[in-house]
Amino acid sequence: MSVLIKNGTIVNADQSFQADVLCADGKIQEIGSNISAPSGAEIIDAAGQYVMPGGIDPHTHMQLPFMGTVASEDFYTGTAAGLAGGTTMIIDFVIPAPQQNIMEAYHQWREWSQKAVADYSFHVAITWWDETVHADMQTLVEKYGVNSFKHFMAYKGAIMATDEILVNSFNRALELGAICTVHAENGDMVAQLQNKIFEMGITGPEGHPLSRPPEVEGEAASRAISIANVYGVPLYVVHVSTKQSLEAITRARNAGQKVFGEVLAGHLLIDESVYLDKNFESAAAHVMSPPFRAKEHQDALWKGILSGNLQTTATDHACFCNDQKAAGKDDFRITPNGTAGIENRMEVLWHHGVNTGLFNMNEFVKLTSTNAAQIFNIYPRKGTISVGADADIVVWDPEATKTISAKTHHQNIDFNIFEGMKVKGCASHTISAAKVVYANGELKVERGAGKYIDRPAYASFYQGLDVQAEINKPKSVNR
Ligand code: DUC
Ligand code: ZN
Ligand code: ZN
Repeated sequence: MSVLIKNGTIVNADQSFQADVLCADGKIQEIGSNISAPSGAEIIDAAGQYVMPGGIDPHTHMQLPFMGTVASEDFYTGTAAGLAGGTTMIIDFVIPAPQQNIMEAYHQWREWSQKAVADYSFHVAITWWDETVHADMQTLVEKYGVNSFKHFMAYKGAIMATDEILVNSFNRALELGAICTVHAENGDMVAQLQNKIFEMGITGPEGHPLSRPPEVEGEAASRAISIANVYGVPLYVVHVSTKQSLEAITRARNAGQKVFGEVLAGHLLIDESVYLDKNFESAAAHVMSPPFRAKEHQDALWKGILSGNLQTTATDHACFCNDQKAAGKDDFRITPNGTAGIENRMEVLWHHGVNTGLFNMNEFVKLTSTNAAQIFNIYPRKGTISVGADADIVVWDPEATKTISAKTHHQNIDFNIFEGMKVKGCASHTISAAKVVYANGELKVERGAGKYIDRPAYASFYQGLDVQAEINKPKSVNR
């Protein structure tokens, strides 16, 4: 069975052109004019529409066990919701509990993800350290196609990586040709501020952003960047939400350091006033870390995109329903942290980025797909409409409109942080592995059809890094 997309405009990161696209056996087989349909082919007439690489969300947490509960969205519902919004691949996170064998955690997540309906891969978090972790990182890179390790600099007493862990892990990643990623918040400061604010009598969701001010993120981002610089390891800072951390990234990049920045659709569009909502359910539904920020940070983040200092967009999709958020009714410190967004990331970025003229369609493709594929080393298998690439495609109708709502979304959560937002430009069809899995509002997914995607280790990142050469040079002292 094949799929022929006719009469559309292909939009890649580098160019746009009119052509038909023939997909079969999981891959893009042919791109050209007037391709004739093989017998039995499903034909999509994409006249007036854009044919783009399927979105890659490099930051999701399906089925995450976290803060005493488990995220309501699993790999089946979550990848299906992604397809409904044009996202055809996720990179999720294996997060071992402290002292848990990381291979055991990895295999646990692989088992949970068997039901995915779209392709997926995993970053693996380093939450503790000993010789087994050192050895398992090699196994993950060489045998299981993991090329990125995550470090939570927050969540003290749980999954927080201390500086000692960062130093050990960053060094090991460098040896293995892997990239390091960080959730940049100073966990010691967060814990101290949380207690202080709670003891002042601020117990509701409004205490959440107060306990995580922008400087807490800026300090951690700067520290991670400095450590990465000393060892010469590339660094990817997830969910950059403040101008402080963006400035740290920008400074490092200007100095030639290999640092990347990710921004969440939510942080671009939602501000901290949500935590002052009198309705507890609504305020608690926005509790995520880092929190939503004052508007000046949103302006800085859009500029970070335009200047190229932020390269990817993600969601940090971590769903907790109202009854789960209720755990924090009298204590914001124990509210499960997380918000949804995988289904809406592409349409809100299109609406607020392309329709407003901030960036063009090709830049949209870079921000939603190609840059993630390149940074995480799966390009050109993913992130491009090219012959031989995986047939993961979104057909985008720039004229379609919708009003985002929890009542109509496919995400398994009873709240939508973009509730009521009207957007113009949406996925009309999504193709995953050469099959039409979403068409005009209807999902046609097959449980377990998603594949695990190996991501090879990097080699070229490490050539010519002066800092590393300096460290390796034998030193002698003449007295
Ligand atoms: N932040 C969240 O809000 N949820 C999951 C993990 C994280 O870092
Ligand atoms: Zn995080
Ligand atoms: Zn996250």
